[in-house]
Amino acid sequence: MTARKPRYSALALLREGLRGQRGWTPAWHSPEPKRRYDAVIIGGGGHGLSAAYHLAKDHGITNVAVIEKAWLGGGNTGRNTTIIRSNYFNRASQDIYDASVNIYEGLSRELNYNIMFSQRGSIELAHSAAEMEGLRRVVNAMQVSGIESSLLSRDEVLAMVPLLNPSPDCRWPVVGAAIQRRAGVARHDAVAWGYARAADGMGVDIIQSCDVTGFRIEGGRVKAVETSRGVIEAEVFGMAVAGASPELARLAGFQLPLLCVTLQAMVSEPLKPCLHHVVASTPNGAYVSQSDKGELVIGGGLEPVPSFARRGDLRKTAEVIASVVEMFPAFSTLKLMRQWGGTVDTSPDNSPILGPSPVPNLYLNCGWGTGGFKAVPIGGKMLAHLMATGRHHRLSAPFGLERFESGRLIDEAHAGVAHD
Ligand code: FAD
Ligand code: PYC
Repeated sequence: MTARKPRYSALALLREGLRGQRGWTPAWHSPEPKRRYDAVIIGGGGHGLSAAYHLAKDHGITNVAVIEKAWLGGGNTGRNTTIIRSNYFNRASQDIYDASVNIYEGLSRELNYNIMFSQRGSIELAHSAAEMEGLRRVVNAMQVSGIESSLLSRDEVLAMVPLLNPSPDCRWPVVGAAIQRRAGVARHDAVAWGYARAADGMGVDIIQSCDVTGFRIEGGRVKAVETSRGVIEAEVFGMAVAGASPELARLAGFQLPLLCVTLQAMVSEPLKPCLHHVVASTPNGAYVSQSDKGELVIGGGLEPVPSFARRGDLRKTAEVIASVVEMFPAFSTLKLMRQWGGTVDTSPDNSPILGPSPVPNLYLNCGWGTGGFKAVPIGGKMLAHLMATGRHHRLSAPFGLERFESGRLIDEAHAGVAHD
């Protein structure tokens, strides 16, 4: 068997560098927006791009534009800490998030793009008997639904994560944990880029640096969006703009029950492999995993005050670091390399909003708050289904906006770290 010739040899790479990278084939085109499409999706994050992909793949609708005000994945999709799991309490949440994990498992193959999904397991710590009881409830609920999850004793956790502080007298003593072994992390940019490339390959126009600034509504329906690059008409519109959802809704003439808050994260200098699992403490909100580059990816709960500032408050940074260092004393000598924030859109019951908006041909995918990266594959598929058929998919039906009138809330306040 002869070895396959690499597509880019070392010499070719050097030549590309010296010539200003003129020989690369772009992964997607950058077309001028057309005046009219069958469908327009506002927001080029994971959910918008996944929706465009599914409109083309599942429904054969390819005359589609994704309109992104900045660059693909530059919002929360490229700012998140990439945890993918389905350990939720309510059946509706378990169904939709587990369907997403199922898609993630085959996504690299489906998109022919390596999203580096690493199913290393996610461990949620309990620091008291009462917290252990809370985890038991969630694990029981998941097992009843047939979703893999189990409890770990204190000794089992300490054996799996030897760097955890074993002292029973520290502020966050380890009493036990819950583990979902199928959970893990993936490369966030690759998820956005993979969907973008696949959608582009099926004829979708991906239009970056194009800000939607208004809606033209005629006869009670959206006729067009006004953008920084002209007016664009379509039959049907979808919006997946995360922290900009309340503002876009206001431009379309309705309100959404969402609060925009900064969620921050940070990474340490790189280390040799020392932490296999994702480890999270719901009670103190801190969580940590180790990236493929060796950096510790660290985050915590929401900022105390609603804001659109994508940097985060230093007090919160200090609070998160204090918790991480108390749980992992060995990390106390590490240097922090970078810190950043994203604007997330939190709903009153910590569950997303998927469904029709008050304007008939405008559909919503928003309110994922601190936990929507794990839902990118299914969230996009649901938005595409709504836009193509005008009806809910079985999985999205419980998440409609009308639940805030009917009172059928899907309370996931305790669905894991950063969700409270
Ligand atoms: P985004 O990726 O934010 O995309 C929305 C896009 O809309 C943006 O690119 C924006 O520029 C564009 N846009 C906005 N307004 C307009 C306009 N007027 N015109 C055109 N375009 C517009 N989730 C998890 O599941 N696991 C995690 O570990 C996790 N960690 C997180 C850590 C942090 C620090 C943050 C901030 C979030 C985290 N999340 C996590 C949440 C997750 O990132 C989001 O729920 C998810 O990325 C939302 O995806 P999206 O496509 O809806 O939004
Ligand atoms: O949804 O798992 C999650 C998460 C962790 C940190 C932020 N969101």
